[in-house]
Amino acid sequence: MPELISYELVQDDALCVAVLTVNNPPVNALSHGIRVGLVNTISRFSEDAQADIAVLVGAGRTFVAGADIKEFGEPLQAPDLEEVNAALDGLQKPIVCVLHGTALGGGLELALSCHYRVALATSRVGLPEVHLGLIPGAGGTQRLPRLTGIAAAADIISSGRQVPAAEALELGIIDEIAVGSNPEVAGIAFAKTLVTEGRSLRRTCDQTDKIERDHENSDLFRELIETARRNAKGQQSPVTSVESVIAAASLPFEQGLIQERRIFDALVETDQSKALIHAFFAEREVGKIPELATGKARDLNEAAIIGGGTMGSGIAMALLTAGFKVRMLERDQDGAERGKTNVHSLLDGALKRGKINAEQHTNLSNIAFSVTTDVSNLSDADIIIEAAFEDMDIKKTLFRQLDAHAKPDAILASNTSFLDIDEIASVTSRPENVLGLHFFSPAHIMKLLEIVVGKQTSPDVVATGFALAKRLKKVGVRAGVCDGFIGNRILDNYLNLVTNLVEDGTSPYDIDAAVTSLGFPMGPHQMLDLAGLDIVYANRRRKLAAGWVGRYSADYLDRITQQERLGQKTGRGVYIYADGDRSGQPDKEVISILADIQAKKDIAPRSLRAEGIRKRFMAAMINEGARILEEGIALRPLDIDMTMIFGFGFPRWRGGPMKYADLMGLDAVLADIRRFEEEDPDFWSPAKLLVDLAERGQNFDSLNKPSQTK
Ligand code: 3H9
Repeated sequence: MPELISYELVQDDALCVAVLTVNNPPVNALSHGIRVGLVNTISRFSEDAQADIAVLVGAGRTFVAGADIKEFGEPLQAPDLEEVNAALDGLQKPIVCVLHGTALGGGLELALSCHYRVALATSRVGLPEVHLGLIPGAGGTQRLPRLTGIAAAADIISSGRQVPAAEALELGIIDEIAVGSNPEVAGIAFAKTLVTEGRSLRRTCDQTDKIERDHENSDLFRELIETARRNAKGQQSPVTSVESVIAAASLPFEQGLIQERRIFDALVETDQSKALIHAFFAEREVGKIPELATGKARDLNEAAIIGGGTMGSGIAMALLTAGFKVRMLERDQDGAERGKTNVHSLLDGALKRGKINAEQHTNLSNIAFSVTTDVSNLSDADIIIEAAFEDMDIKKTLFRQLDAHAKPDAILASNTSFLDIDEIASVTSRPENVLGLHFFSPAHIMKLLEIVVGKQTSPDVVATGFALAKRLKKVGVRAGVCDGFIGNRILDNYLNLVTNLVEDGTSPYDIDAAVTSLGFPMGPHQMLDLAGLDIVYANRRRKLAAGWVGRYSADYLDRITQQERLGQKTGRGVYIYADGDRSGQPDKEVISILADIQAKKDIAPRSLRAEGIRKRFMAAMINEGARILEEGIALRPLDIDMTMIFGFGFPRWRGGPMKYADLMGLDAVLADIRRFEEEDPDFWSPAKLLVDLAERGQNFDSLNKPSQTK
């Protein structure tokens, strides 16, 4: 095992360079041991009479990617990172830091405390603490503006974005982009140049030119805070990060550090930070599923899509830009032409936005993509994804044909959003090769991919589904078979809640306002208008035909849909959309439709306030999530959280419904549900798992067991 921080003297002509290397794979996080090691080796270099200059590098694929996030929430063990940085500031001999990979958070703060910074051309730097609900806590908000000025530092820190090396050079964050790919060699070469040119030690904390320029620019400060507030959409730390950056222009360095640390310490304790840290780890954990222990992903090169509508074209687009050859099957020539036009217009859009260049556009449109009306032309495909109409008979017919024509080891996937994958698989002679791949619209943009595992789906096929998600840069979530899987089942449940509340007297517009005030990008009725009221109408018809269970309260949506008011696409749905306006205005006619229904059904309208709506909306999600866990449809609570964050606009800074429940306390959630049960026992009854956990004093997180596979 290499030492956590190794110290080696390299003699280069007359120059003796001390090379300090951080060894903490995979990302050199600044755990307690690393901080101790850094303080010791910095001190060793300081006292080493032989060493003229030091170079600090990271071993492996990256320089330091930040503080060790796993340590947050635990009591801090000295030294903290600012003590390490202070030791660097205190050096009387120069130290050069070499950045490669991603120098992030505490990693960049460490680099900012060195006297010079060199970066390999492919490296990126950033202070992404806001993505964890924090601000930089080891001098980042005080040192970065000293190099870049207040405005650029506020932008970088409040967005948490990664800055490419070339931009970092332009902004003054680094001094040079090194040639070559070896950090140590680059560092020694730069050290030699420094000494040759007689450049002396230069501390970031002493640089004041760029912040003095903005010293009393209150207009700029106001504008920066306003921009951060607008972009943060309810999240706290991007705004406080800007306040901390601004303090760099008015406070002496030491006091700025104290203020930064005060803000950091307060943020670590917030629910927002706990939720975001949960989301960070859950996003990495969600792909670790039992099937990966035995399953081996198959090679996929050629793909086929059945159906050239919005969904099929979006999936084709996602596959094309990930390097697949894609053939699209449509029923007839007209359908094929439509599908081709749809995909070509997505490719045109990508070209216009600079996502692909002209050469890629030509290749993808004319070589990689083709259409056919003959199912036997799909026999070369390694994977076939069906995105046809949501009807079991149609799907069964298609899968019978696929079974006859697809090559023996081809994966046959359905993009169904509700239907039974086992029933679809049952018409084939190879149910082990069948699974659900449920994309979310628009499929080339939305990050979620539900990977629906049937009773007979083989581990290899599941592993291939997860490898595909990764290749498409999507978050794959494993789901079992049930009506709606994880996401649409929860959606269906809260839509039932919402229609009940509306029918009982709460305005649909008040419901949307309450839901967006939680941090969702849109309310349920805005979402229905966007998706098209006809889509959900068809789903309700399907369920009515199969025997609707419980109260039916969507008559107002039926009436609106039957008037051909289908949402944004027809300029009118639950809202009215003026030409080109996508935000929509409330519609008096909807209110009169509701009054009419209430009169006919003899309902005395009762309107809920925003807080009442918010509580019921969240409780419905949590309760259905608990049932989904009980039934084993989701492996862990974190799978539900990732589904709702990446597919349904659940605010990441609230962590997903199950984390939200944990933060609220399961006792409190249960008490709410029991209260709601008294007023509406048809809709509400607490899930057994929720009751059991609350009685045992446990939370959902206790079920997020460490993964069985890595
Ligand atoms: C901070 O620095 C605060 C300071 O201002 C002040 C303190 C006082 N800690 O993502 P990957 C794990 S806050 C612990 O799959 P990639 C990760 O969980 C921090 N663990 O690789 C995974 O584990 P596993 C600011 C970490 O190549 C493994 O490493 N920094 C940390 O796709 C591989 O990660 C950040 O927020 C960490 N800091 O992406 C950066 N980072 O294999 C957070 C990673 O068991 N990290 N792990 O699942 C990232 O953004 C990405 O990991 C990175 C690499 C871009 C670095």
